[in-house]
Amino acid sequence: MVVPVIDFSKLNGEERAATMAEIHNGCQEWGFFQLVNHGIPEELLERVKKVSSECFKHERLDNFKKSKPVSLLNEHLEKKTAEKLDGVDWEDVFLLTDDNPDWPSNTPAFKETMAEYRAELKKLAEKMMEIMDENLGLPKGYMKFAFNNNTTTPSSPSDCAFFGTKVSHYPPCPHPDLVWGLRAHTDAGGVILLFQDDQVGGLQMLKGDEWIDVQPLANAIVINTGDQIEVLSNGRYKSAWHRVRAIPDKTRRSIASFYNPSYKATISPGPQLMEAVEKADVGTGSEATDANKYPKFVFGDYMSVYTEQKYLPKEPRFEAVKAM
Ligand SMILES: O=C(O)CCC(=O)C(=O)O
Ligand SMILES: [Fe+2]
Repeated sequence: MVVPVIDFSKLNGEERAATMAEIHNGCQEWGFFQLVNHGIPEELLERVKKVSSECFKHERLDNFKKSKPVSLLNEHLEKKTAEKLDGVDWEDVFLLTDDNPDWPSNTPAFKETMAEYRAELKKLAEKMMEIMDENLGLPKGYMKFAFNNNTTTPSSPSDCAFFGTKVSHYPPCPHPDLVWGLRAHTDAGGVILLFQDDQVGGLQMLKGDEWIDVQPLANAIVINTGDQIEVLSNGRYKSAWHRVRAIPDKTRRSIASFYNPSYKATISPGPQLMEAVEKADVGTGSEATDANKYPKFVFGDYMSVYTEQKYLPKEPRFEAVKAM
Protein backbone atom coordinates (compact mmCIF):
# COMPACT_ATOMS: atom_id res chain seq x y z
CA MET A 1 0.00 0.00 0.00
CA VAL A 2 1.26 3.47 -0.83
CA VAL A 3 -0.09 6.84 0.18
CA PRO A 4 -2.05 8.24 -2.83
CA VAL A 5 -0.15 10.56 -5.18
CA ILE A 6 -2.40 13.09 -6.90
CA ASP A 7 -1.57 15.22 -9.96
CA PHE A 8 -2.96 18.58 -8.89
CA SER A 9 -2.60 20.16 -12.34
CA LYS A 10 -5.41 17.91 -13.59
CA LEU A 11 -7.84 19.85 -11.46
CA ASN A 12 -8.02 22.48 -14.16
CA GLY A 13 -8.80 20.29 -17.15
CA GLU A 14 -10.97 17.47 -18.42
CA GLU A 15 -9.98 15.30 -15.49
CA ARG A 16 -11.32 17.68 -12.88
CA ALA A 17 -14.06 15.36 -11.63
CA ALA A 18 -11.70 12.39 -11.36
CA THR A 19 -9.14 14.53 -9.52
CA MET A 20 -11.77 15.86 -7.09
CA ALA A 21 -12.75 12.24 -6.43
CA GLU A 22 -9.12 11.26 -5.81
CA ILE A 23 -8.78 14.06 -3.28
CA HIS A 24 -12.03 13.03 -1.60
CA ASN A 25 -10.76 9.48 -1.39
CA GLY A 26 -7.41 10.69 0.01
CA CYS A 27 -9.24 12.64 2.71
CA GLN A 28 -11.81 10.01 3.52
CA GLU A 29 -9.85 6.78 3.31
CA TRP A 30 -6.34 7.95 4.20
CA GLY A 31 -6.17 11.36 5.86
CA PHE A 32 -2.85 11.68 3.97
CA PHE A 33 -2.01 12.15 0.30
CA GLN A 34 0.76 13.65 -1.80
CA LEU A 35 0.34 16.42 -4.37
CA VAL A 36 2.56 16.66 -7.43
CA ASN A 37 2.33 19.43 -10.05
CA HIS A 38 0.85 21.60 -7.32
CA GLY A 39 2.02 24.85 -8.87
CA ILE A 40 4.62 25.83 -6.24
CA PRO A 41 7.67 26.65 -8.40
CA GLU A 42 10.39 23.99 -8.12
CA GLU A 43 12.97 26.74 -8.12
CA LEU A 44 11.40 28.12 -4.92
CA LEU A 45 11.34 24.66 -3.34
CA GLU A 46 15.03 24.23 -4.12
CA ARG A 47 15.79 27.51 -2.37
CA VAL A 48 13.68 26.46 0.63
CA LYS A 49 15.68 23.24 0.97
CA LYS A 50 18.95 25.12 0.72
CA VAL A 51 18.22 27.86 3.25
CA SER A 52 16.63 25.43 5.74
CA SER A 53 19.59 23.07 5.66
CA GLU A 54 22.05 25.92 5.97
CA CYS A 55 20.09 27.40 8.83
CA PHE A 56 20.08 24.09 10.65
CA LYS A 57 23.79 23.55 10.16
CA HIS A 58 24.89 27.05 11.12
CA GLU A 59 22.27 28.24 13.59
CA ARG A 60 20.76 25.14 15.22
CA LEU A 61 22.99 22.08 15.28
CA ASP A 62 25.35 23.20 18.04
CA ASN A 63 22.42 23.86 20.33
CA PHE A 64 20.84 20.52 19.50
CA LYS A 65 24.00 18.77 20.73
CA LYS A 66 23.39 20.37 24.15
CA SER A 67 19.62 19.87 24.09
CA LYS A 68 17.20 17.89 26.22
CA PRO A 69 16.75 14.94 23.82
CA VAL A 70 20.51 14.35 23.90
CA SER A 71 20.84 14.50 27.69
CA LEU A 72 17.68 12.44 28.26
CA LEU A 73 18.84 9.74 25.86
CA ASN A 74 22.20 9.59 27.64
CA GLU A 75 20.48 9.19 31.02
CA HIS A 76 18.18 6.56 29.52
CA LEU A 77 21.16 4.58 28.23
CA GLU A 78 22.50 4.27 31.75
CA LYS A 79 19.38 2.33 32.70
CA LYS A 80 20.32 -0.31 30.13
CA THR A 81 16.70 -0.82 29.17
CA ALA A 82 15.30 -1.73 25.78
CA GLU A 83 12.23 0.40 26.45
CA LYS A 84 11.65 3.43 24.28
CA LEU A 85 12.28 6.81 25.84
CA ASP A 86 9.01 8.58 26.63
CA GLY A 87 8.30 12.28 26.84
CA VAL A 88 10.80 13.48 24.25
CA ASP A 89 11.32 13.59 20.49
CA TRP A 90 14.66 13.45 18.69
CA GLU A 91 14.13 16.64 16.72
CA ASP A 92 15.11 20.27 16.38
CA VAL A 93 12.12 22.53 15.74
CA PHE A 94 11.30 26.18 15.29
CA LEU A 95 8.12 27.93 14.27
CA LEU A 96 7.65 30.69 11.72
CA THR A 97 4.54 32.88 11.89
CA ASP A 98 3.71 36.35 10.63
CA ASP A 99 3.51 37.89 14.07
CA ASN A 100 6.69 36.36 15.47
CA PRO A 101 9.62 38.61 14.54
CA ASP A 102 12.08 36.09 15.93
CA TRP A 103 13.03 34.26 12.74
CA PRO A 104 16.56 32.92 12.27
CA SER A 105 18.54 35.84 10.95
CA ASN A 106 22.07 34.66 10.23
CA THR A 107 21.41 32.55 7.16
CA PRO A 108 21.49 34.59 3.95
CA ALA A 109 18.11 34.73 2.18
CA PHE A 110 16.38 32.61 4.85
CA LYS A 111 13.72 35.16 5.78
CA GLU A 112 12.86 36.26 2.25
CA THR A 113 12.74 32.72 0.93
CA MET A 114 10.57 31.39 3.73
CA ALA A 115 8.22 34.39 3.55
CA GLU A 116 7.77 33.75 -0.16
CA TYR A 117 7.26 30.03 0.46
CA ARG A 118 4.69 30.65 3.20
CA ALA A 119 2.67 32.99 1.00
CA GLU A 120 2.45 30.28 -1.69
CA LEU A 121 1.59 27.54 0.77
CA LYS A 122 -1.11 29.60 2.42
CA LYS A 123 -2.83 30.00 -0.94
CA LEU A 124 -2.56 26.26 -1.53
CA ALA A 125 -4.06 25.57 1.90
CA GLU A 126 -7.05 27.80 1.16
CA LYS A 127 -7.53 26.14 -2.20
CA MET A 128 -7.41 22.72 -0.56
CA MET A 129 -10.06 23.79 1.95
CA GLU A 130 -12.32 24.96 -0.89
CA ILE A 131 -11.91 21.57 -2.53
CA MET A 132 -12.87 19.90 0.73
CA ASP A 133 -15.91 22.20 1.04
CA GLU A 134 -17.04 21.13 -2.42
CA ASN A 135 -16.33 17.45 -1.89
CA LEU A 136 -18.28 17.49 1.37
CA GLY A 137 -21.21 19.45 -0.06
CA LEU A 138 -20.50 22.48 2.12
CA PRO A 139 -20.93 26.03 0.76
CA LYS A 140 -17.81 27.38 -0.95
CA GLY A 141 -15.55 29.05 1.61
CA TYR A 142 -17.25 27.34 4.55
CA MET A 143 -14.09 26.06 6.24
CA LYS A 144 -12.16 29.28 5.75
CA PHE A 145 -15.12 31.25 7.13
CA ALA A 146 -15.34 28.99 10.19
CA PHE A 147 -11.57 29.17 10.78
CA ASN A 148 -11.71 32.99 10.58
CA ASN A 149 -14.22 33.16 13.41
CA ASN A 150 -17.23 33.28 11.08
CA THR A 151 -16.22 36.26 9.00
CA THR A 152 -14.75 36.91 5.55
CA THR A 153 -13.29 40.21 6.74
CA PRO A 154 -11.57 39.64 10.10
CA SER A 155 -11.27 43.04 11.76
CA SER A 156 -8.95 41.96 14.52
CA PRO A 157 -5.89 39.68 14.20
CA SER A 158 -7.36 37.45 16.88
CA ASP A 159 -10.24 36.55 14.52
CA CYS A 160 -7.86 35.45 11.78
CA ALA A 161 -7.11 31.84 10.98
CA PHE A 162 -3.60 30.92 12.06
CA PHE A 163 -1.00 29.98 9.48
CA GLY A 164 2.20 28.59 10.93
CA THR A 165 5.26 26.87 9.52
CA LYS A 166 7.19 24.42 11.63
CA VAL A 167 10.73 23.79 10.41
CA SER A 168 11.99 20.46 11.75
CA HIS A 169 15.26 18.63 11.48
CA TYR A 170 15.81 15.14 12.80
CA PRO A 171 19.57 14.79 13.36
CA PRO A 172 21.31 11.41 13.19
CA CYS A 173 20.42 9.41 16.29
CA PRO A 174 22.93 7.01 17.89
CA HIS A 175 20.10 4.81 19.25
CA PRO A 176 17.09 5.00 16.92
CA ASP A 177 15.58 1.96 18.61
CA LEU A 178 15.32 3.89 21.90
CA VAL A 179 13.65 7.14 20.87
CA TRP A 180 11.18 8.41 18.26
CA GLY A 181 12.01 11.27 15.92
CA LEU A 182 8.47 12.36 16.68
CA ARG A 183 6.04 10.28 18.71
CA ALA A 184 2.72 9.17 17.21
CA HIS A 185 -0.04 11.78 17.23
CA THR A 186 -2.81 13.32 15.19
CA ASP A 187 -2.52 17.00 14.31
CA ALA A 188 -4.75 19.39 16.23
CA GLY A 189 -5.68 21.88 13.56
CA GLY A 190 -7.00 22.11 10.01
CA VAL A 191 -5.00 21.41 6.88
CA ILE A 192 -1.31 20.52 7.09
CA LEU A 193 1.00 20.88 4.09
CA LEU A 194 4.25 19.08 4.52
CA PHE A 195 7.37 19.51 2.45
CA GLN A 196 9.40 16.53 3.54
CA ASP A 197 12.94 15.47 2.76
CA ASP A 198 13.13 13.72 -0.60
CA GLN A 199 16.17 11.65 0.36
CA VAL A 200 15.64 10.64 3.96
CA GLY A 201 12.43 8.81 4.88
CA GLY A 202 11.03 8.20 8.34
CA LEU A 203 7.47 9.55 8.31
CA GLN A 204 4.84 6.86 8.79
CA MET A 205 1.05 7.05 8.95
CA LEU A 206 -1.47 4.63 10.40
CA LYS A 207 -3.86 3.11 7.85
CA GLY A 208 -6.26 0.74 9.58
CA ASP A 209 -3.89 -1.06 11.90
CA GLU A 210 -0.85 -0.84 9.67
CA TRP A 211 1.93 1.75 9.80
CA ILE A 212 2.79 2.83 6.27
CA ASP A 213 5.77 4.87 5.09
CA VAL A 214 4.90 8.22 3.55
CA GLN A 215 7.32 7.64 0.69
CA PRO A 216 9.74 10.50 -0.03
CA LEU A 217 8.88 12.00 -3.42
CA ALA A 218 10.90 14.87 -4.87
CA ASN A 219 9.16 18.23 -4.56
CA ALA A 220 5.79 16.77 -3.64
CA ILE A 221 3.66 18.43 -0.97
CA VAL A 222 2.10 15.97 1.49
CA ILE A 223 -1.35 16.99 2.68
CA ASN A 224 -2.88 15.70 5.87
CA THR A 225 -5.92 16.76 7.83
CA GLY A 226 -6.12 17.58 11.51
CA ASP A 227 -8.71 17.10 14.24
CA GLN A 228 -10.69 20.24 13.29
CA ILE A 229 -11.40 18.92 9.79
CA GLU A 230 -12.58 15.71 11.41
CA VAL A 231 -15.07 17.72 13.48
CA LEU A 232 -16.21 20.04 10.64
CA SER A 233 -16.73 17.04 8.37
CA ASN A 234 -18.66 15.26 11.14
CA GLY A 235 -16.21 12.38 11.02
CA ARG A 236 -16.03 11.85 7.26
CA TYR A 237 -12.42 13.05 7.10
CA LYS A 238 -10.68 11.54 10.11
CA SER A 239 -7.31 12.88 11.22
CA ALA A 240 -4.74 10.11 10.80
CA TRP A 241 -2.11 9.07 13.32
CA HIS A 242 1.46 9.58 12.17
CA ARG A 243 4.97 9.40 13.61
CA VAL A 244 8.59 9.86 12.56
CA ARG A 245 11.28 7.23 13.06
CA ALA A 246 14.68 8.33 14.31
CA ILE A 247 17.42 7.63 11.76
CA PRO A 248 20.98 6.54 12.67
CA ASP A 249 23.11 8.16 10.01
CA LYS A 250 21.36 11.06 8.31
CA THR A 251 19.60 14.32 9.04
CA ARG A 252 15.98 14.46 7.86
CA ARG A 253 14.36 17.80 7.10
CA SER A 254 10.64 18.47 7.09
CA ILE A 255 8.72 21.71 6.84
CA ALA A 256 5.10 21.50 7.98
CA SER A 257 2.78 24.44 7.35
CA PHE A 258 -0.60 24.38 8.97
CA TYR A 259 -3.78 26.35 8.45
CA ASN A 260 -5.61 26.35 11.77
CA PRO A 261 -8.68 28.11 13.16
CA SER A 262 -8.33 31.30 15.15
CA TYR A 263 -8.23 30.48 18.87
CA LYS A 264 -11.57 32.30 19.16
CA ALA A 265 -13.28 30.30 16.41
CA THR A 266 -16.17 28.02 17.28
CA ILE A 267 -15.85 24.63 15.64
CA SER A 268 -18.68 22.16 15.13
CA PRO A 269 -19.82 19.72 12.46
CA GLY A 270 -21.10 21.43 9.30
CA PRO A 271 -24.93 21.53 9.60
CA GLN A 272 -25.35 20.08 6.12
CA LEU A 273 -23.39 17.04 7.21
CA MET A 274 -25.39 16.50 10.38
CA GLU A 275 -28.60 16.58 8.34
CA ALA A 276 -27.20 13.98 5.98
CA VAL A 277 -26.51 11.68 8.90
CA GLU A 278 -29.98 12.30 10.34
CA LYS A 279 -31.60 11.40 7.02
CA ALA A 280 -29.46 8.30 6.76
CA ASP A 281 -30.66 7.31 10.22
CA VAL A 282 -34.33 7.34 9.23
CA GLY A 283 -35.62 3.82 9.07
CA THR A 284 -32.49 2.27 10.49
CA GLY A 285 -33.75 2.61 14.02
CA SER A 286 -30.57 4.33 15.22
CA GLU A 287 -30.81 7.17 17.66
CA ALA A 288 -31.15 10.71 16.35
CA THR A 289 -28.32 11.70 18.69
CA ASP A 290 -25.97 9.90 16.29
CA ALA A 291 -26.35 12.89 14.00
CA ASN A 292 -24.11 15.01 16.14
CA LYS A 293 -20.98 12.93 16.50
CA TYR A 294 -18.78 15.78 17.69
CA PRO A 295 -19.30 18.62 20.14
CA LYS A 296 -19.28 22.33 19.45
CA PHE A 297 -16.36 24.08 21.10
CA VAL A 298 -13.95 27.00 20.94
CA PHE A 299 -10.66 26.08 19.26
CA GLY A 300 -8.53 27.75 21.96
CA ASP A 301 -10.14 25.44 24.53
CA TYR A 302 -9.35 22.47 22.32
CA MET A 303 -5.71 23.55 22.17
CA SER A 304 -5.47 23.73 25.96
CA VAL A 305 -6.52 20.09 26.08
CA TYR A 306 -4.35 19.11 23.11
CA THR A 307 -1.21 20.59 24.62
CA GLU A 308 -1.61 18.23 27.57
CA GLN A 309 -2.76 15.20 25.56
CA LYS A 310 -1.11 15.40 22.14
CA TYR A 311 0.31 11.88 22.21
CA LEU A 312 -2.82 10.25 23.62
CA PRO A 313 -5.98 9.04 21.84
CA LYS A 314 -8.01 11.91 20.41
CA GLU A 315 -11.52 10.85 21.47
CA PRO A 316 -11.04 11.91 25.13
CA ARG A 317 -9.98 15.33 23.84
CA PHE A 318 -13.37 15.79 22.17
CA GLU A 319 -15.03 14.61 25.37
CA ALA A 320 -12.98 16.97 27.54
CA VAL A 321 -13.72 20.00 25.43
CA LYS A 322 -17.43 19.16 25.37
CA ALA A 323 -17.49 19.59 29.11
CA MET A 324 -15.84 23.05 29.02
O1 LIG B 1 8.35 15.62 10.20
C1 LIG B 1 7.34 15.19 9.67
O2 LIG B 1 7.39 14.65 8.56
C2 LIG B 1 6.02 15.25 10.36
C3 LIG B 1 5.91 16.37 11.34
C4 LIG B 1 4.62 16.33 12.08
O3 LIG B 1 3.92 15.37 12.08
C5 LIG B 1 4.19 17.49 12.84
O4 LIG B 1 4.93 18.47 12.92
O5 LIG B 1 3.08 17.47 13.40
FE1 LIG C 1 1.95 15.91 12.83
